[in-house]
Amino acid sequence: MLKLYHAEPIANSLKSLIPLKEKGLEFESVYVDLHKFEQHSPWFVAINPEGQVPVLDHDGVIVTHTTVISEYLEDAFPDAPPLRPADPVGKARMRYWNKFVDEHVMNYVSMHGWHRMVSVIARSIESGEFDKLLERIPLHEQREKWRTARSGFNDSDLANATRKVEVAVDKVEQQLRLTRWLAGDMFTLADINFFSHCGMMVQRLFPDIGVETRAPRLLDWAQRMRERPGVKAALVMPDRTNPALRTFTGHAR
Ligand SMILES: N[C@@H](CCC(=O)N[C@@H](CS)C(=O)NCC(=O)O)C(=O)O
Repeated sequence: MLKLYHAEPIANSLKSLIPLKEKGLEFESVYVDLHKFEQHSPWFVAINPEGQVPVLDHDGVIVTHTTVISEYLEDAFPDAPPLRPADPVGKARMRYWNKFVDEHVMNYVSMHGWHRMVSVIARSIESGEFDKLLERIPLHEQREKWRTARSGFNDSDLANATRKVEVAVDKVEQQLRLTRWLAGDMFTLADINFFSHCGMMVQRLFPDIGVETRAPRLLDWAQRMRERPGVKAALVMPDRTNPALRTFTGHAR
């Protein structure tokens, strides 16, 4: 039996929900409420000591980290519709894009999301209570990110993050001039990765970079993504984000 512990259908949680839906795999959905810091609570840290979502549980085997989860599903369910090319070249291209998104896109988009959304949550907590919540965060980097969310990200880091997103948008646009999907003619885990972390919300989160004029192919690709039944099904998973904050993430369906 498959179980996915996840939050709202955006970023890392969406990145694991889409493959499950696209592959038509039955799974139990366990919602972890990030607004209530449930990811750092003892019951969840007992499942994932890093205190982050999503987490896949396959018959009691715990798999963490989205890119690993995605490839695990490809290997564990070879009869389900593939989201990874069968040939070595296709696989290498898909993995190249996954590595690019994981290393050069995810954290930079995330910084802006945290700056506009998580900061509001972090500042709404009384300082003594906030310090107690920080103590429970297992990963040093995440503890620092929460601390910074409360005090404020600095302008040069935010500007650098925007620059990284611009580079990524141009790079994806360039690729889509050559191929229909990021890794070639096949829709793959690489498309799911870029869509979940950037493609679905880039216009709303970064209105100043002018995606409409600089990346029309990216917009067409994002629309093709949204029309896929598996993507649609993932995007309508429960969203308990405060609607006032949701506007910032572009987390609209
Ligand atoms: N490298 C991890 C990153 C997971 C991650 O950053 N998850 C976020 C949600 S998008 C999270 O749990 N954030 C809450 C927190 O760290 O407190 C992966 O690919 O799964």
